[in-house]
Amino acid sequence: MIKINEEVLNALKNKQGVVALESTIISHGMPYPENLLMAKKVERIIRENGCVPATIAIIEGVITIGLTEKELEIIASSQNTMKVSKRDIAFAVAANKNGATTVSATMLIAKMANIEMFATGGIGGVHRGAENTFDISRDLEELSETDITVVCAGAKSVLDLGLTMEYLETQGVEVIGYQTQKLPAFYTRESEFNVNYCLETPAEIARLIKTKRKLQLSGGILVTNPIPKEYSIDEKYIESIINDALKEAKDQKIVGKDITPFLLKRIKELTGGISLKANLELVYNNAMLAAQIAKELVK
Ligand code: PSU
Ligand code: MN
Repeated sequence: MIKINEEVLNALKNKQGVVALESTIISHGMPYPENLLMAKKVERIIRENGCVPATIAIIEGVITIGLTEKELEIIASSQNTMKVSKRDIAFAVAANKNGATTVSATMLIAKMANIEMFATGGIGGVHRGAENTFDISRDLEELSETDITVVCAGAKSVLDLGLTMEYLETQGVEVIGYQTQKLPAFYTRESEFNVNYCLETPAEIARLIKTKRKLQLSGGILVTNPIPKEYSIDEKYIESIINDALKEAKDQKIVGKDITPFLLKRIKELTGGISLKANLELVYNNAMLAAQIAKELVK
């Protein structure tokens, strides 16, 4: 049921850094063909930084760790790829489906292969209005349970960032800011919220990870890495776009697992593609940092 590609296996055996990558960002987060170019470039950046990438997905029912180019193409272009969170894994495998894994499912699968680092764009969190809808991403629960460090650019303000921070505190997940005291908000470098700890170098972050593991404190660590300045989007502008997209989602009664992909798509359309460019650049930035940390971890 599980296949790990040889390059990843060798890297793990030889103590070379490995960085896991999710695939929902490819299938449900970006349009084709930009998504495929992104997936390949992220892998290239990880290699250029001395590590091995492991993009994770379910291919015809097989949990696959380290996709081939052909498998990347399937996930990027196929119309009926499932969005797979933890609750969907067993079904996708049992029914021989193609599935793209979210942050939560990717963490869980990476852990099965003993991979410690993971890079993505943004994580799921507590949705605005969650006090009524109960819409809290499985990503947060997985961060509380699974010993993986996730590098992201914060979370989009389609979510309630304050409640997301509170939830992570309850779950015992430390939120690290890479060279920032402020929680990044995906398209913008800062939000009004503080991270828990600001660390300045990949080596310092690796030291924190090693310390948490030595103390046998279970659970993930969230490293938030602000989008590079030159690609960040004006806060007021993106906030108004996000509000429009949220209103449309409400009017169209979009709920559950469909809401995040719907919002990502609408934000891209409403910004005329500016948000996609920002999204691509922040992912590359996160891949580089994750590889730098992974290299320190195996030292
Ligand atoms: N946020 C983004 N881009 C994404 C996602 C979130 O900015 O592509 C994807 C990730 O795969 C994440 C998932 O794990 O959406 C969260 O979905 P939900 O909100 O349904 O838990
Ligand atoms: Mn949800």
